[in-house]
Amino acid sequence: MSEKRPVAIDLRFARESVVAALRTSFKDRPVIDLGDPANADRDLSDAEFAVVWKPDPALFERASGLRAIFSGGAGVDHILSAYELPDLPIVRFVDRSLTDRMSEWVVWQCLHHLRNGIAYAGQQRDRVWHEIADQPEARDVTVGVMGLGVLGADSVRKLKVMGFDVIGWSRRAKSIDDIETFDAAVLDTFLGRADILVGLLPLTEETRGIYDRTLFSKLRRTGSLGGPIFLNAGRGGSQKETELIECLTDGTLKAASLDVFEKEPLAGDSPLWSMPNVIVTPHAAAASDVRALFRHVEAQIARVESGEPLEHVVDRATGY
Ligand code: NDP
Ligand code: OXD
Repeated sequence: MSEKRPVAIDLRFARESVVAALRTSFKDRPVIDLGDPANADRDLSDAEFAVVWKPDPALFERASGLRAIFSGGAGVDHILSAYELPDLPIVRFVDRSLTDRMSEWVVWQCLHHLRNGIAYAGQQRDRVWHEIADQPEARDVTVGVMGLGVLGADSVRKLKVMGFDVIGWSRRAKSIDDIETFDAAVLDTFLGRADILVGLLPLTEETRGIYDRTLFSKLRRTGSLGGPIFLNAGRGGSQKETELIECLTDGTLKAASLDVFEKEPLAGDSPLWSMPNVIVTPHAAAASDVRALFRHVEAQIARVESGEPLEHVVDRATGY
């Protein structure tokens, strides 16, 4: 039997995928799977690490001997906002496959809007054979990405490969090859250049509600797509949904692709479901793979055990 102290796991993933991934993970230490009802009242005082999505708030009282908390996702707002947290490192999930998937979603949606995807889907439904004139090229369109972290930095590079003119915005100044970047102080200049705005920000006190009418009305209106387009795959709490819907109705925005919402799942009666200029995906832009998550946690625990610092630790002051 291993001498090592347990990892407690409380995740949102489908049970079968957690159970399957646990068959081949954490071979050298005990695991307490809190999704298993048999562990509901298990003493957690011996747990050394926790891997959580939206855990039971009592978990951190029960697991009083933790050394670090691993987020089951790249975002950590769900952990930071909901609990009285112990003063422990919180580690974000950073993973190549998650990053690739997000960039795929961003490139997919930008191409969809560039190539009149919404209009052509409507024409196909109505059996209309009509080529839309004046198809702009990617180089004619400026995509502005808000958030140049792990996901934003990968997305801007891949958008650039597709030929888009790409600019980026982040809290602190950044240098990324071939990409013009803007820091927080020059948001309006950045917005005035963007034809497609891509939201890849974490949800923090500063970014809550940042995507509102005032912001949308600063986007470029004279670009080759015929009006500004908004994509959000960061967090829904960053968008003021009532104002977003109004802007999509009155033409302040031409269209949107939304993967995240103020409340998830998106309510059945939300107008966003049926707006002809809106594409909805169900927080699926970059689903986490539970096996990859466990590999990342194992690698970070191995670092701790060999005396190296944890990577991707959240800054509790900024909230991401
Ligand atoms: P990172 O922490 O690596 O990057 C965050 C970026 O946002 C940084 O560039 C940071 O600036 C910038 N930022 C944060 N606060 C501000 C601010 N107030 N003003 C300007 N810029 C700011 O995060 P990731 O790239 O890994 O992920 C981003 C978010 O994507 C996650 O927090 C999560 O909410 C969301 N996500 C969504 C998924 C989905 O399926 N829809 C899947 C995974 C993640 P700076 O560089 O200066 O620090
Ligand atoms: C997220 C994730 O943070 O799924 O949204 O990783």
